[in-house]
Amino acid sequence: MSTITSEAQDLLWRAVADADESAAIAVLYYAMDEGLDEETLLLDVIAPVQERVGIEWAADRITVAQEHAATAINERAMAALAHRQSVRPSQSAHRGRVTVACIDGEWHSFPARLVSETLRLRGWHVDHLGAQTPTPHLVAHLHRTGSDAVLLSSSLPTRLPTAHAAITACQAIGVPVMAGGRAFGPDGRYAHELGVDRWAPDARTAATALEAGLDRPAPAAIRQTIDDLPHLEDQEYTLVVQNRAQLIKQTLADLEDLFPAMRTYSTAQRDRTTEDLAHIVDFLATALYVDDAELFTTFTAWTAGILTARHVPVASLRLGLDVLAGQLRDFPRALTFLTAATDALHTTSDHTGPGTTA
Ligand code: B12
Repeated sequence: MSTITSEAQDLLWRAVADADESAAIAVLYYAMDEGLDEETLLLDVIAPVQERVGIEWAADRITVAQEHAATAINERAMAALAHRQSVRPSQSAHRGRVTVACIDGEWHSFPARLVSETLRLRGWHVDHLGAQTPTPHLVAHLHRTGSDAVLLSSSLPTRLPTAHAAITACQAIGVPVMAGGRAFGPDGRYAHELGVDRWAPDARTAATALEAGLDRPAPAAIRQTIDDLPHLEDQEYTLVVQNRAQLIKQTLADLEDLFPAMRTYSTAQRDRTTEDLAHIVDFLATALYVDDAELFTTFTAWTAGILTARHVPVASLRLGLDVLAGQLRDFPRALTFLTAATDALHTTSDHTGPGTTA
C-alpha cells in the first residue's frame, strides 16, 4: 500500500470517528489531487475505514451512535467521490446493464454500494436498488430493464433462506446471479450451496468476473428449496422457525426458574436478553437451513467476543444454549450444532446468571 493510501486511511478514520464530514471529504479530495484514483479511494481507503468502524464498535471502543455517524459520513464520502468528476469517456456505461440489490431484510447497503460504484467506474450501467429489496419487486425490475446480471449482497447469515428464494426467482427468469457479502461465508460456500452462478469475495473480483461474462441460465420453473438442500426433509429448520416465538418465550421462562435474580431485570435488560435469545434461535435455524455447524459456532464465538468486551460473563451464553438444547431434545441436527457451539466456547467458572448487553 502506498504511503498516500495509508495516510488517507488514517486521516479519514480520524474524521469519521470525530463525526466531521467536511474533514472526511477534504481528505478524499486531497488524496485525489495527489493522484489516487476513485477505485483505490473506494476500496483501499473508504472500505477499510468502514471495516474499522465495525471492529471498534465490536470492541466497545465506540458507541452505536458513533458507528451510525461514521457510516453516514462514509456514505456521503462515496457520493462526493462519484459526483466530483464528470464521467470520462472510458468510464461511460459501455459494458452493459446490471442490477445490484440487498436481500430482503438486509440493511447493510454500504457493501452493495461499494460494489455498485466500482462497477460504474469500470463502465457498467448500474441500477443500485439499495437495502432490503423485496424479491417480487426485484424480479419485476429485472424484467422491466432486461439486466444482464443481478448482484445480490448480504451481510447477515440469517438472510440466507431469503437469499435462496431470491436467487432461484432471478434464475427462473433467465438472469444470472452473482452473490457476495459476509453472509455467504468467507469462501462463498453458502452461495455455492444455494446455487448461484458466481460468487466473488470483493468488488474488484466481481468486476473482473462480470467483464469475463456470465452465462444466462435457461429460464425454467423455480427450483424447489429441497432440490438444493435435501437435508431439509427432516423438517428441523421448518419446525424451529414455526416455533420461534414459543422457543424464545420458554427459554426465557426456564432461565428465570434457574436464576430468580432475573425476575428483577429492568425492562431494558429483559428486552435485550430476549433479543439475544432471538438472535441465537435465528442463527441456529440458519445453520439448520444450510446444514453447517460452523455457521452457528462462528456466531456464538462472535457473540462471546461481544459479551466479553462489555464485561458480561460468557457463562450466560452457555446457559442459554443448554436451556435451548433441553427444548430441542427431539432435533438431532440442532442438538449436534448446540453441542458443538457449547464445546467451542471457553469453559468459564462464573455462574452469575444470564447477563445482558444492555
Ligand atoms: C455499518 C454497519 C451496520 C449499519 C448498516 C448501514 C448501511 N447503510 O450499510 C446498521 C446500523 C444498519 C447495521 C445494522 C445491524 N448490524 Co451491522 N454492521 C455494520 C458494519 C460496522 C459495517 C458494514 C460494512 O459496510 N462493511 C464494510 C465492507 C467493506 O465490508 P464487506 O461487507 O466485507 O464488503 C465487501 C465484500 O463483502 C464484497 N461484497 C459485499 N456485497 C457484495 C455483493 C456482491 C454481489 C459481491 C460480488 C461482493 C460483495 O465486496 C465489498 C467490497 O469489496 C459491520 C462490521 C464490519 N466490519 O463489516 C456490522 C455487522 C455486519 N453488523 C452486524 C450486526 C449484528 C448488525 C445488527 C443485527 C445489529 C442489531 N443488533 O440490530 C443489525 C442488522 C440489521 C439488518 N437487518 O440488516 C454484525 C454481523 C455479525 C454476524 N455474526 O453476522 C457485524 C459484522 C458487526 C460486528 N462486528 O459484529 N449494521
